[in-house]
Amino acid sequence: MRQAIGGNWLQRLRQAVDEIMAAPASTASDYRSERGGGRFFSDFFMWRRSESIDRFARCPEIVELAAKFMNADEVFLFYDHLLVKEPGTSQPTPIHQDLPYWPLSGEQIISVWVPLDPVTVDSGAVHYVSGSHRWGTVFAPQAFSNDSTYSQQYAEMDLMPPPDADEIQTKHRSIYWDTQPGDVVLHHPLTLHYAPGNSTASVRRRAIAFRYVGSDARYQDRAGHFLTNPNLASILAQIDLRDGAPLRGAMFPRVWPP
Ligand SMILES: O=C(O)CCC(=O)C(=O)O
Repeated sequence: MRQAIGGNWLQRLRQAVDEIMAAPASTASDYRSERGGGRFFSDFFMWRRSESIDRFARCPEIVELAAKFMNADEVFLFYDHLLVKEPGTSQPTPIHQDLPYWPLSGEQIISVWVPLDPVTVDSGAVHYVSGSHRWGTVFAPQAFSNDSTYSQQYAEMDLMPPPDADEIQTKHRSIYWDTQPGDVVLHHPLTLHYAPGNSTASVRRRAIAFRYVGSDARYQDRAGHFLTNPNLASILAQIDLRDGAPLRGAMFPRVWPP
């Protein structure tokens, strides 16, 4: 969606991101790999610390889009996810679907990816494998970074092995968009997607993905989901939901209707 977000919001979000990066919380990660250089920084659930991110996550510009694309009468914030690739970051975002990382089931689940800088293929535009949400295939997640243990945690799960990026990129069409601040990209939780590093010399690639659910989404307490990562233990400890419960409560605020 082109120019869905106004300039004031973007300025506030950039400032919030710079504050978050200047003093990383325990929920933050640097995704490290052997392909050194640059920095691939991420953080989660920032709305709980940043008033700007909290307000933005509830603003009609973005929440109405989520409601419309999920065909939902009610919208709940699942979480926010910061993904910053600084200039000279060689590390790609591995090909993945989001749902296998999450303790969730349901149909009304969506991500709204909000870039805060101009994004091109050179600075790390996200590529989406066209139609992959309808393949009926759920792939095991792969770690974003070498020091993560995702693969081992998921080894026991009844999923297809992680997707083979070369094979998928050869056989299927991927699409991406150059985006300007104000544009947003929405994707389904089973869409395969990936991104190159940021090979530019000076263009930052700051983006926040806001994840929303509707009332049909359920908490599904399966082994090894992303909230069991040690850096998110403080978040998991605050979630008091039984398996099969709808996402509700202080950790998953209702953001629509206002
Ligand atoms: O920003 C990126 O590089 C990847 C984004 C992503 O994987 C997501 O929003 O689910």
